[in-house]
Amino acid sequence: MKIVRILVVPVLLLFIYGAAIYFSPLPYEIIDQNKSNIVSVVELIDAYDIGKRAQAGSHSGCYEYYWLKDGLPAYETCQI
Ligand SMILES: [Ca+2]
Repeated sequence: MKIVRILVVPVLLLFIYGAAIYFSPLPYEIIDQNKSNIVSVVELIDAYDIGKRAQAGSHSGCYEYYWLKDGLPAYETCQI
């Protein structure tokens, strides 16, 4: 059953990769920054290199996620 042992690591990595995408606060289409439909390792690392700030004024109750690398807004979400 050597093949099973060989498959354990890639399957485990794939599972961790999928979980990291799933548990990111950003939606898939935002994580996939170049819209290639594939989340690269760099895109996945970027997905966790984000900050969260509350929106003021008419957008109160909303939060904005922004890229820490440049401070630009990435995604906005509002509590219902
Ligand atoms: Ca991509």
